[in-house]
Amino acid sequence: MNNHTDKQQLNADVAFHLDSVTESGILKYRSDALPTWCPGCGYYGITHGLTQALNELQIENRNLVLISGIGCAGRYPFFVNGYGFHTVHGRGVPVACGVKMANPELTVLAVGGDGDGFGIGGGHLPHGIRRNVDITYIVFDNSIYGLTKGQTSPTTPIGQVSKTTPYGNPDMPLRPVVMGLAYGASFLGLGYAGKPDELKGLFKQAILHRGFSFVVITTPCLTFDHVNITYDRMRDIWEPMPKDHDPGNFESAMALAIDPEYYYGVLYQSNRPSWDDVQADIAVKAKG
Ligand SMILES: Cc1ncc(C[n+]2csc(CCOP(=O)(O)OP(=O)(O)O)c2C)c(N)n1
Ligand code: SF4
Ligand SMILES: [Mg+2]
Repeated sequence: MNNHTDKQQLNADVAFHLDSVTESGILKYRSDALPTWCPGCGYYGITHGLTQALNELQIENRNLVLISGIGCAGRYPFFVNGYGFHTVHGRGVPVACGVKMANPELTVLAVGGDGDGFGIGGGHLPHGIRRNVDITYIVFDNSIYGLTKGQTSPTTPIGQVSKTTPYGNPDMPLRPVVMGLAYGASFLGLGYAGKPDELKGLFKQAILHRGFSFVVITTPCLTFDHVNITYDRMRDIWEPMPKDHDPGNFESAMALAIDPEYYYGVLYQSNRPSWDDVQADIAVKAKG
């Protein structure tokens, strides 16, 4: 094929792709603001997975609320056609819980980064999880502070060089998945930004789960991390949850959570009563 034919083919492929995206209906979940993320950021893959999930669940825009903390991930509500609230670090979780408590009819999602949710605002996660309010909390975990240009975060591996640790990170990273299980998460999902179609299924399950769904997405920050979560490295080490894993088995979920391998899928799910269910019981008791 010569250059001219190549270009014609490319244009035809792009036109076909644009048509199929438009016809799918996912664009109704995108706002007029174009994402300001770096080209190639893993957050585009997460966006694609989430918009597909919202579309397949037919969530009405007027019933959709996205609440974020601060960071590159924290900018997400600007790019979504729904209600949104850009809070401060870590407060995505308590504000989202409050919104859901006030109006249980809404589909409420909290989003944020690893620094936002596990470091600077990390005090809120245990309480959201233990109360089991019916929201979905999605952490975009790139193991780095992206927005502020590449400092070490709570999930940066030991030894990794960054702007703030030029001789290598001396601190043990924390383990969000182990923490989530220990706090009592009733749904724990793991995903990878490079697999948007798998993310779609995971987000659908998380949103449909009645209770606090904690979803940790490993995602490349290709601007500030060239060694840890890179597309090349993740391609080889990421694999589906083992076929014999039972998400209802806490011990088996914990065993996988401490395994250094990367898995995607539903790690754990229980049907313990959500905050709403508990409140309904209390209301009955209070009325005698
Ligand atoms: C109390 C406070 N300290 C520091 C900052 C500066 N700050 C803004 S975003 C950010 C890091 C965000 O990293 P992360 O949550 O991992 O999100 P990412 O940018 O990687 O998506 C920091 C330190 C701030 N906004 N508020
Ligand atoms: S700095 Fe990193 S996390 Fe932020 S938009 Fe760019 S690639 Fe994404
Ligand atoms: Mg980050």
